[in-house]
Amino acid sequence: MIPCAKFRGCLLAALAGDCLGAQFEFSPRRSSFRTVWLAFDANMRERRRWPLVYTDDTALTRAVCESLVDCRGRVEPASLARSLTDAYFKATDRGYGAAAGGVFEDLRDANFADPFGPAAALFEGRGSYGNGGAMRAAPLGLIGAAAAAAPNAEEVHLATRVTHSNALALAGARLMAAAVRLALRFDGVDVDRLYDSLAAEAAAADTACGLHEGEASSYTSSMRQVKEFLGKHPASSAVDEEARAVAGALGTEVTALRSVPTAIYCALRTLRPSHRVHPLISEWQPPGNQNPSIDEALSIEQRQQQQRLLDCLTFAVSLGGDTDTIASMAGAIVGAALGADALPASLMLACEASDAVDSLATRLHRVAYSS
Ligand code: F2R
Ligand code: MG
Ligand code: MG
Ligand code: MG
Repeated sequence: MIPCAKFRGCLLAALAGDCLGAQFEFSPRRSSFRTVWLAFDANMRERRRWPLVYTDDTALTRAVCESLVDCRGRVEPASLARSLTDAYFKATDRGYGAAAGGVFEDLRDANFADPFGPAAALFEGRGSYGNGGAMRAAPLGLIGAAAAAAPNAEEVHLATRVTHSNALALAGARLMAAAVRLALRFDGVDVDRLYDSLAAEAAAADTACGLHEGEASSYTSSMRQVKEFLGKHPASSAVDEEARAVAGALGTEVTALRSVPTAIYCALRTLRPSHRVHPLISEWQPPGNQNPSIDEALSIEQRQQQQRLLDCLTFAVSLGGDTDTIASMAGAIVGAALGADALPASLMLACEASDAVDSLATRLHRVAYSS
């Protein structure tokens, strides 16, 4: 059985990436690693900035979890459509993509009679290739890891098609769910093996969605670029050059193709045993004055895991562009691998609704292993 702490780590790190990254989403200029880190450090120290609000990424991830829990771990499109739509109308100002609101209005107006219809009609019938399906796919990877209740790739497609019918969005969500599922079983050492499994998932997703390997617009070719970057091991002092090169090659856009492989790179880079966290973070002391009983009583291993996660989120946000979504997806993967111990208490105190997300993760875990 996958420990509940890994489900919690995944969803809490996704929340943290969203809340931290939202402050930088589509800033006119990319921020350096140092600038991003200083902002995060202040976020964790200064109560007056709390809570960091979450955006559509978390609102819809919570909605996917709720629907999975209600449907005993299965994807039921009408239930999911209702859950996503309810989340949208609860707070329409959480930074949704331009096409999303219209889909939710149409779903509600038709009383969820055709859960796929409104999304299929978008963009003159081509459907959205935005990353809105991938950004909420982590719970599908979690439930998929539990053998008894595993939704197959078809079910990830069903869950995505409620808002995104384009092949690029479907394949991206499928790859993101697979990344979480595989990260849950990561042995802490063999990142090459994790990469190979992900490259195979990318190839399968491309084939299933009719994307062709030789073309630039395929996850297979993006994953090949991920491998090239993983082979480079630049020094910490060159982190901003690394970020610029990764952002340029893999992308930081609102499209699934130009964000999911980017998030995967951010996660795998951090999970390499040889990875050295940036000195700014390895020298960091968690703020002790807010909750000393929790943050100061850490083992060395916990401290290192927290530094790893913070290093990942800081790097992801320093890429610029769609920072909330890329950091949230990268966080979900690393959090699934490391578990809830990787989340500093001061960060959880700073993020909106961390208690609610935590208990939802526990409920999802219960459902995943209850049949
Ligand atoms: N929307 C945001 N942030 C504001 C981004 C503004 C920025 N200036 C920019 O757009 O570059 N964040 C949230 O949205 C993302 C998830 O988006 P989702 O749910 O996929 O939305 P949507 O509207 O379906 O797709 C996003 C945009 O992609 C373009 N697009 C998609 N499919 C297209 C197609 N077939 N043809 C042409 N264009 C297509 C459109 O511009 C869509 O609006 C996350 O970042 C989340 O945080
Ligand atoms: Mg967002
Ligand atoms: Mg519309
Ligand atoms: Mg975003």
